[in-house]
This record gives sequence, C-alpha cells and structure tokens, in this order.
Amino acid sequence: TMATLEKYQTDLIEHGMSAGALKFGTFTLKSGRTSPYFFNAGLLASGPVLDALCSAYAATIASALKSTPGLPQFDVLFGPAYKGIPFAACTALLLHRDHGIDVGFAYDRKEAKDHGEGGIMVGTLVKGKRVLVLDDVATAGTAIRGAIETVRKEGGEVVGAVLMLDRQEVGKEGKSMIAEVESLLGGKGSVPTILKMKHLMAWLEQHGRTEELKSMREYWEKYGAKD
Ligand code: OMP
Repeated sequence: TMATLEKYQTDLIEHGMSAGALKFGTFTLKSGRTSPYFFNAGLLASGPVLDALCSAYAATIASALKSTPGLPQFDVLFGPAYKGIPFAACTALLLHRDHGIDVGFAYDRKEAKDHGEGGIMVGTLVKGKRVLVLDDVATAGTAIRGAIETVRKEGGEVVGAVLMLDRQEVGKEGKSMIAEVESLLGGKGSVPTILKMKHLMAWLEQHGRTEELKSMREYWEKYGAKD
C-alpha cells in the first residue's frame, strides 16, 4: 500500500522537480551506491521554493511537537554550514509567524575565525540549550552525525533533528539510518522528516511514472532499511 501525501509534501516534490533539485536518472552517491534519484537541496534557491521547503520544515516540526512519541520542546534551531543556514533561518521565521513557536537560530562556520568574537558558532548561543538540528538529505547518516557532534562540542543538548529527506537506507550500524540517529537523540519520534523515499514513490505512482517507480523499487530492495 502506498503512502499518502500531505499538500506540503506534494508542493515540495513538485517545486524540487521544477527547480531541477529532485531528479530521476542515474546518480552516484557519496557512499558509492548507484541511485535512480538524487535530491540536491542546494538548488532550492528562489523565494517560492524556499517558501515551499521551509513551510514544510515548520509544519513537520510543529506536528512532531504535538505527537507521542514526538519531538521534545527545544530552544534553538541549528542549521549546519552551508546549506542548512538559510533553511534554518527561514524555518525559525515561519515557526514564529505561522505556528506561534518562538526559537533562536544558530549556525556554524566551516573555518574558525581567529579574531573578533572567534570560534565557529554564529547566532544564538547553544551552550546549555535544547537544540534541534535541521538538515537536508540523510542516506547513511554521516552528515547528520557530524552536525550533532558540532552542537554537542559547543555544550548544546541535541534533543532532535529534522530532515528534508530520509532516503530510508541502511545506516552505519546495519539498522535503518533513522533508528540509529533516533537512538543517539531522544529515541522514537525525535527525528521527524518532511519526506521519505516512499513518499517520492507514491508521487511517481500517482503520476503514472512506472519506469522510474520500477527503478526506485529495485533500488529499495537492494539498499532500503528493512527494520
Ligand atoms: P549521508 O552523510 O550518507 O547521510 O548522506 C547525506 C549527504 O549525501 C547529503 O548531505 C548530500 O551531501 C548527499 N546526498 C544528497 O544531497 N542527496 C541525495 O539524494 C543523496 C546524497 C548522497 O550522496 O547520499
């Protein structure tokens, strides 16, 4: 049975395709896997697309805060450099404007500054705060683990993470990436995601794109997390 799509999920898929960010074809991943799709969030770069993406992040966070098991309350949204910076900024704004959820936002520099205020963090201080990490795509979970580590080194307590896309693949310990990252954070419900691979497949099915759907199914059989 196919996943059902919320409007904010369909909007993000369709904006992603128009922007050339979400592509179906043949791609080599960081992990070396050959994938029938690739989502490059760096190409989500216009006012309307940022609106679709960050409205979806905000809706996902607001709904996860109300769910059980869900996302714990948090004080600061952290967007890792570089792609996470505009996304976290816009999401903090929309959480306030559309959901009445007021949080700080912070990001890191890729190269530490050795003058002025120094250090690698910019924005709201994370030390002693409950932090939600915001990231784009997670495959094996390497990138998201790095962002969690950055916040922890600065003394922040990472209570959860929100992702644009969970590719639903196997993580570093042989379980699903999502279960592995949840167990590093607040357990079940602490890593809400806007989209999962199965939502992309539901969209392809709704639009009669059977060839692409077939390649997606084959890929999932090979690399999908079965737990
Ligand atoms: P992991 O670090 O293995 O979780 O892979 C996530 C990273 O892979 C992202 O931060 C991107 O650099 C890249 N990526 C995408 O951006 N989109 C995809 O669809 C797939 C990948 C990937 O290479 O796995």
